[in-house]
Amino acid sequence: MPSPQSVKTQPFGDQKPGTSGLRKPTKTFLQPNYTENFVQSILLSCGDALRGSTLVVGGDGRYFVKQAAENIIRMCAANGVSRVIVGENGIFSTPCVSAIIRKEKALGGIILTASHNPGGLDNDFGIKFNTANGGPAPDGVTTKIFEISKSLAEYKIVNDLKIDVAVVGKSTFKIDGCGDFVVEVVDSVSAYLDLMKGIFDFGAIKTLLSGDFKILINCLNGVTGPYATRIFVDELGAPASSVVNCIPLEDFGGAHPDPNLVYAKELVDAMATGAYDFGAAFDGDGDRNMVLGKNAFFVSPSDSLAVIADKAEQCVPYFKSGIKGFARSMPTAGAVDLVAKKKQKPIYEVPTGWKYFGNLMDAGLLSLCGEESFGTGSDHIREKDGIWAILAWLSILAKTKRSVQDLLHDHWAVYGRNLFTRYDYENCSSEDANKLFEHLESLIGDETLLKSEWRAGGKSYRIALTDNFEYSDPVDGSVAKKQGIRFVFKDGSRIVFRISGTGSTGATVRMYLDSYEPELERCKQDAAKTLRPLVDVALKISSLETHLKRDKPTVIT
Ligand code: VG1
Ligand code: CO
Repeated sequence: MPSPQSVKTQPFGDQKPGTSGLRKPTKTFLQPNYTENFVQSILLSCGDALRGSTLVVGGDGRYFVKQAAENIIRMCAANGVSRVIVGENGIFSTPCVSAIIRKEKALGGIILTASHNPGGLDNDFGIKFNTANGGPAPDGVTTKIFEISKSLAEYKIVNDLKIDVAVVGKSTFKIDGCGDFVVEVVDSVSAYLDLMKGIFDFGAIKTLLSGDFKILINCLNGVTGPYATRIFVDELGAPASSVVNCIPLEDFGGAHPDPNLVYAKELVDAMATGAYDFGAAFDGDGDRNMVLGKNAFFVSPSDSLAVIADKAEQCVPYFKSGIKGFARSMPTAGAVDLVAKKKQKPIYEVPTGWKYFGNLMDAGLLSLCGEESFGTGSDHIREKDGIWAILAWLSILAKTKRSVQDLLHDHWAVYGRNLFTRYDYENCSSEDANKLFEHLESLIGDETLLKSEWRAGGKSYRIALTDNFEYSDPVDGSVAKKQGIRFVFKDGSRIVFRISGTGSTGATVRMYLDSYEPELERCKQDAAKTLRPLVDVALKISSLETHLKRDKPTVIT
């Protein structure tokens, strides 16, 4: 009978989860005991509830996922878990893990991904823990995991447990001192497909796709490949050639699996030929999405959320019974706020990171939400959901029979447009980034700043408010402090600065800009050009380039 072993270990001290899980260079996770220590800390954070529980395990197919999944199962067996559900070859998208945790009433899930960070031996790996509601562990839980990791002296594992996640099926083991342990290796897509069928009118989308309407879905060699092929091709009848880069690769084919205009250039170029009516891409673990219309017409994530919010009740069966409320992360442009106002629904503004939406959804306050970082989702699960967002868009296109661009123009004609851009300065030294934020902190409430007029490109701005965003969760009262420095102007425009919590080395500084434009003709102009004066003001106020010793950002989205 296989029996658990205790392995002596030393704490690492750097296992503090960020915005969404622990992300580090793959080689860090490959160090002896590094992955095991973090997993043991997750399991211990569950306390007594772990014994006899069900956990879901899977990841985005990047290098080390399969091996890590098998080891995690061996550790679950040794720690008294009764049942593990794992995807075939260790593959599950992040939204799918969330769906299965909820469906199976599991205690939680361990997701092996560094999301949009590149993968492979010389890139990144990551581990996320999701709790029983299917959502990313809230701050209280991640703090506990980190605390446990700092003094961990041993981990438990059943080394001689024979597991092969390549073979679908159920195996039951008897573990010495722990009793029965069940491992279910399941098809990676089925549970997710069933959920989607219950949310959308697949018949309506199928009719759209069987006509002249052409789609192009680029999975960027990430986890969504099998999901997109099953759903868009097998179920909805799109030609097989509509889904490209659809085999999950351990290094994502050397690409950066982040669906934006920079990293999904292949999709942008293909869309620019005018051959397709609708294009989409996803990130490595399948929770992000980018939407493009014909001729590569770009839909910003903030606009995408607002359009879905406006049309969901009319076009998506799941929302027919009504929407409870809307939400966005703080740096996300306020387009959805205007929809909420018109529909007289509550709107919540939370810090960056999907974990902050979970309580609102669990309390029945929130149905639909999004982030500027290409994340859109609803209360069908507790993660943002790339494929869901595309099905929502196709549902809207099927029902309204408008083009993507027409839908956006219609939307701006009613609501005006929140122009948005984000400048990322990647891999800065932590010292430089800290100095910048010390400087920004010192500007909060500064009298001269508040009185000054800021001029650029023929425009003039006056500051109405400066603060470091703080969020009190209306459901459990927990407080998240220092979530981003905001400069809000009298005309409603905003500049926000944050340090990323998903980078694996150095510091990534993000600068976000949101500016409202009421006039349709100006809404149709190039957003980058219209926002230029505000960018200049942001750089002037912050002295960002001097502090970071950079003369341009790494990526603009
Ligand atoms: C980024 C995004 C944030 C998103 C997070 C996880 O965080 O800005 O909106 O929720 O990534 O996304 P940060 O701290 O780097 O700004 V993903 O696709 O990792 O699951
Ligand atoms: Co992701």
